[in-house]
Amino acid sequence: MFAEKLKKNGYIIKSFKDKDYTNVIRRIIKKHFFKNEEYYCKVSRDKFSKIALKCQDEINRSGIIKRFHLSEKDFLKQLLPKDLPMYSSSGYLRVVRPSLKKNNTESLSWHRETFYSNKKTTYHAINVWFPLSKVDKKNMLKYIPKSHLISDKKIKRRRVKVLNNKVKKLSPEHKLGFVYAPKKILSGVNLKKQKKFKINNGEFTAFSALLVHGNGENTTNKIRYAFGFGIIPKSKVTSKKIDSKNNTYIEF
Ligand SMILES: O=C(O)CCC(=O)C(=O)O
Ligand SMILES: [Fe+2]
Repeated sequence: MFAEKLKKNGYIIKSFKDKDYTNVIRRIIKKHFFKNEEYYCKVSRDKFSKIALKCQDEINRSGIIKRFHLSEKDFLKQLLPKDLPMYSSSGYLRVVRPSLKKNNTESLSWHRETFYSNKKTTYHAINVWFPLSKVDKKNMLKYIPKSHLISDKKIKRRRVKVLNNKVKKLSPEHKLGFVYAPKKILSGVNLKKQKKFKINNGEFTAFSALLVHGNGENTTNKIRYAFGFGIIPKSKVTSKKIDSKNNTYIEF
């Protein structure tokens, strides 16, 4: 049933079986972000990213992806009935500060994963994403319903010039999942059809890497924390290397 749902809708929302799962990560976040909210909103992006990267590293070292695998064994069997899950060796702390001024967002713009990876495996990737702070309609990740069914050739995109805050390759921002050569969708997707994911705390979404998503601008006055990583069906993995950041595919 989960496999069919993913195919049809492009995403699934489910609660974690391991009820302590997100608390483990929240505790690590609290450890790194122990000052008041205002402080982190005011520091430079560079400084903020360095703090967030340290936090992301500790979350990854804590074995959070393996814990997901153990928590969601039954789910994964239903999701990949004839296959086995492999995972990106580390995940991303998806942290977005409030965008107080217009066009000052630190969120990822609309994309599907093939915009930033030309590997064949990417077409089969499933993204796992879940909130770690209060999420509502003002800071939620968005998606375009059924956009996973649009052929990649039909989506015309172009690289855009970034004037301020350009993300450099292998910088802390890049390691946090931001892109150094952002692209903009020109045609092929009706962005007006956008919807917000409705995911409560203690739940996650597993969505097709082809589902157009992003634009999770944060217009609240609090930092939005989420976490995400990729799953690839083992039969689709042709090379263990994922990206320039030394990520590989692993299995448990
Ligand atoms: O959290 C976000 O704003 C972006 C997430 C994303 O692009 C992903 O998980 O693939
Ligand atoms: Fe993404």
